[in-house]
Amino acid sequence: MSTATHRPVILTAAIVGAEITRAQTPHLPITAEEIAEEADRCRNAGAAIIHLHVRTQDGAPSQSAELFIEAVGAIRARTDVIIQVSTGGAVGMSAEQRLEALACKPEMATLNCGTMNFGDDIFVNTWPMMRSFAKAITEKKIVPELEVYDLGHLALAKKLVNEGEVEAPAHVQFVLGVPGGAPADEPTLRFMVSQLPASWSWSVAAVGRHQQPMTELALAMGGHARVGLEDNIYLSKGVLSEGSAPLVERLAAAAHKVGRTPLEPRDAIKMIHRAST
Ligand code: KMH
Ligand code: ZN
Repeated sequence: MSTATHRPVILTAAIVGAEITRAQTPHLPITAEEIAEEADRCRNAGAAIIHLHVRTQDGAPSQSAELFIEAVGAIRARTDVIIQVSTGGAVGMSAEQRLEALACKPEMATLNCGTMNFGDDIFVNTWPMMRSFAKAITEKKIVPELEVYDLGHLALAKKLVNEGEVEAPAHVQFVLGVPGGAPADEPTLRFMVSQLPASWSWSVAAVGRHQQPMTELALAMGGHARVGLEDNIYLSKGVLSEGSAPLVERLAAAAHKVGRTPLEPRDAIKMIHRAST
């Protein structure tokens, strides 16, 4: 087995999200063509996975099957990146709406592991919803990524696997620093990782100014990492990132610095399947 720091790394680019607006940054992709172009730039910068949300023409978050099919078609026409659709959508959407994303036949989909405060809102992911999302994802042979925002969510993620709703070894995304979730700091991440079954793979996303230090910590700890405008729109204090690709490029450079090579999409999906390499 390779040492933690010499393991290859899976970089994910979260290029759209549901909350960021064009008023906050003009670099947010909205149309299928803009999304595909950004996915291609991120792939070339080192991302193996695109975490995908879609928007209506006016920029509103949507889980419409049609919009996902259109965006995925445009991405696949340009690049071979792994597509991971969001089943989280935006706060306030129904479970049925959120699951429409699966119609575009992605390789991966997120599975959010618990209800929480999400800023001023409530992000609803009850246990019955989690089970039905797990069923919908796995019966389509889509690989789930378990989104864990807090310690209690990790317990529910383990319960999904223990009860056979999700196959072991699972793949987790720790999403840190959401107001209402676990803080984005080193002791918190280290403790959460210590509670993971050894065979599972894990990645880190963190919001705002925490994105760079926490994803670089993940690289040093042997985990995988996600960056992109969904979580953070700045390259440095007050300087907007011109899309997600510059954030991916910087993360890929940081990975090389600690002896970790970003995986190609075809190798990343194999690694997630066997998780414990
Ligand atoms: N927009 C957040 C409420 C996911 O993609 O699965 C949920 C989210 C998680 O972005
Ligand atoms: Zn998302």
